Amino acid sequence: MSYRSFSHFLTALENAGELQRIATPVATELEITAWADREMKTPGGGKALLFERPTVGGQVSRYPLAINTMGSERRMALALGLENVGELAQKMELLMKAKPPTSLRSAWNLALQGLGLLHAKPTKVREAECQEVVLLPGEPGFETLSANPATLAGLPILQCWPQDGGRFLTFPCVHTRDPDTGERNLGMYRMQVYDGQTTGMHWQVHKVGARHGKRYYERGERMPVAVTLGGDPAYTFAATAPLPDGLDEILFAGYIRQRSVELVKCRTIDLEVPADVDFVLEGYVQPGEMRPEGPFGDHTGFYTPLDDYPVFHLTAITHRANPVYPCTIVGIPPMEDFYMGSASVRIFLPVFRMNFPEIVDLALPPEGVFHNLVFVSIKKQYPWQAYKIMHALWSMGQMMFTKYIIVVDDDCNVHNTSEVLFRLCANTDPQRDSLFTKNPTDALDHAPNYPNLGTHLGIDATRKLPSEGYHRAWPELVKLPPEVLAKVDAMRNGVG
Ligand SMILES: Cc1cc2nc3c(=O)[nH]c(=O)nc-3n(C[C@H](O)[C@H](O)[C@H](O)COP(=O)(O)O)c2cc1C
Ligand SMILES: [Mn+2]
Repeated sequence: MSYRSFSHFLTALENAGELQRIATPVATELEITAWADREMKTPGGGKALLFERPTVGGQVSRYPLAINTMGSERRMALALGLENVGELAQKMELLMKAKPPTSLRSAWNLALQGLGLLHAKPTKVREAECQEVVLLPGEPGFETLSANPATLAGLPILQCWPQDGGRFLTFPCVHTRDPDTGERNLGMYRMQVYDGQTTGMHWQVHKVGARHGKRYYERGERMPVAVTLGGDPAYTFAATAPLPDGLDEILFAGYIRQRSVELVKCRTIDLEVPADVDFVLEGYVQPGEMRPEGPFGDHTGFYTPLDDYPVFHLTAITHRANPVYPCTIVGIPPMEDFYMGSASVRIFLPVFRMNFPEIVDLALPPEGVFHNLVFVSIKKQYPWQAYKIMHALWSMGQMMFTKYIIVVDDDCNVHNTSEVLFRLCANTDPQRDSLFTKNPTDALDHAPNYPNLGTHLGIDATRKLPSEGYHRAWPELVKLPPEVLAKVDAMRNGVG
């Protein structure tokens, strides 16, 4: 299942009873945040919101705005054209079983080159909906061109939180290319609006966009960057998915939606973008140019302070005849991004398990905001296996950032935080069962003394084996036999 446009997806949400339209004008300055935050904090994630008349500085914008479109399990599944994200996880698992990969990297490659890849390879087109309207600089001195200038000023870009440094694009899909290999990357990095033609480009040091940027700086070449908004939500999801460097998110999106992505050449830069997106911001990043970015009310629930980041210069905007502006807000969890992150974990769990078969399940609880806390359950077979899994996770892509890893036995449901805390408290001797280590740290973590450098803690909350030095008899959990439970359940149902 694929969507022809962002609107097509919104119609599907509406038909599924998952979308609320708001016709009253609502301000992009804080008010949409206040509305969406309440919706996102409704148990289960509330509904997607389509603001038909968002206002910018008191003026109704030409473009409607949609938010919280992936902020529930059901909407996340619908975004991927599925009834349930488990279907895709299952497909990945079958793929892994059909031809076991020999390494993590080959597992990823296999996942992408498998059955679905018949549909995944992108094709090229000359005519594209995303270029129905083209706002070009026309002449040199683009900034001074007034006839039909490309400017961000018309877009309903949110000022999310009171102390934010300005307006931020919060759902931008940033397309770049490795200047050495030509490999494509699609990543989601927020963009702070400085003026109608310039923004920040917040790719953190660990991300692929930043690595591509570094190569352009070293070569002293101007870096073309295309930013897309909307289109099939598979692109937006793929931009956030933690694929390893070198694996093409456009292929991955084609695999998800079982239909190849049609690409069209940009008008002012040498990059290609999906033809069916709603908006394209074409532009470049100039090597060495940095500018303070922030503050920004971030995923962590705190404001990220000012820091220097590259600058994006706009050279053109193209868009559909009737585009919808997509966005999200981040802040104190749970927010929409929790459902996106959970879908990623679910889909890629088979890849983890192929390499570390003792892993049973894995959860990133919302309180941990992705990188602070991971619960993992394992089938323990030999001594200190919990430590092996900690090291495995700390070496696996963006899992490297995880501040706290708690390992439990396979009979503990990692999606139930209360169950995990019970095991943590009951099954550990704090000193014996803790492992402190050093590893790269999420750029957003404000707790360490220095950015990007922090310690990490793994706790082994599994039951201990004699071979691990535990020579007392490990006690049994207090439980009733299933037949007694079944009988009493039947009796209780019969009462009243
Ligand atoms: C709503 C949202 C906003 C994000 N903003 C940023 C950001 O500003 N900078 C950043 O480096 N990562 C950000 N991320 C995380 C990246 O999109 C994510 O790490 C992605 O896997 C990076 O892709 P890459 O490995 O191709 O660089 C954001 C994720 C979401 C869901
Ligand atoms: Mn990538």
